[in-house]
Amino acid sequence: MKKNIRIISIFLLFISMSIILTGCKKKENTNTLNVYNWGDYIDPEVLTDFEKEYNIKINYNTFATNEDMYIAIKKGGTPYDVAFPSDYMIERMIDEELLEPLDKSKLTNIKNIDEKFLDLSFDHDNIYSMPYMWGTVGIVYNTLYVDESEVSTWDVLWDDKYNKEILMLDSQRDTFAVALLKLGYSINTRNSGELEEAKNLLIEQKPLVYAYIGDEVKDLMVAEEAKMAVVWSGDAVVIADENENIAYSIPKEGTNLWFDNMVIPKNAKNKEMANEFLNYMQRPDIAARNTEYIGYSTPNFKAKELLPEDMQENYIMYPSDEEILNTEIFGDPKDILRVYDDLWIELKAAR
Ligand code: N2P
Repeated sequence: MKKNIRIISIFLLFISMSIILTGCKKKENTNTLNVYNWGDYIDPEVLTDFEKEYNIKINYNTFATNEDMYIAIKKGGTPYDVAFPSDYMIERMIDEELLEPLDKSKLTNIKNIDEKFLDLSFDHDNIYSMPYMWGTVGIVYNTLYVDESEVSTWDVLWDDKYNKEILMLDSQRDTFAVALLKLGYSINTRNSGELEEAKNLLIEQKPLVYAYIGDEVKDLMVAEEAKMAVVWSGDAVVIADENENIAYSIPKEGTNLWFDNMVIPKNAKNKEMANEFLNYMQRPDIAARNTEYIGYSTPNFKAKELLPEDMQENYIMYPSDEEILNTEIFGDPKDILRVYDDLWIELKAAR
């Protein structure tokens, strides 16, 4: 009898332990939101406020390029609930069925987005992506050393008087785009001969390049360690804010107009909260705080109205329609992806 009671109590203990354990596990899944964003791309207090408001813990990680983000999501090591890819990468992730359709019933703040940022080529009807920020690619330069007329063309990046004074973006699409524009080709060319030419041009430029970098460009340009840099417009805003000698130019050959949107990967564990997060990020007060903090341009017209006047009128953040007439949106290179990767590796390895 005693033995039976012992067996029964061990059995009950086992059952209750497993209930507790599965309970904990479930709680862990629904009480954490895994967010994957670019470096320097959010006001950190916006995250802590979301944690408080929604009683959830955010596990926040950053990446430096679309390509890094794509590999991480594709491998699926960390099941991210929210990520922030750009246009062409969203197109690829949709094609490869890596994204979850958004729950539009939760995304009421989409009404605050200017319609020119909705229904774009990479995601018609915004089935998979909610706009976050947008911008251009251009040259940020120090007016003490570089004349405005020089930066009216991408050619300046090949001027050998700027030996080791030029910073380039450590991002394959952006860097190839600059060379393609200088050559007069489309930044979406599918012609491998044109891409090869662009690579040769970039190899020729390499001795003038101080470094291929990402977020560090801001410190280097503010400290006047380089005379010019190819940047995403928001970084130029931050640099110009901290150094009065800094200006920004979109060269006459045109440029890339880019859009970073928020998406929910298919293997996300907390899709409900992910949708809440996307919506929260486009609440006008929250979108304005992020914009003010990071210096990038918000597609949220309600948020824009809340920005300090000098930001609303900033020529780098909000170029006129005319200034962005000569721009192209990146499409996914699809079948020539390998060509891009190989040429990029060749360029980085060249001396
Ligand atoms: C922020 C990076 C901005 C991404 N550090 C531009 N697409």
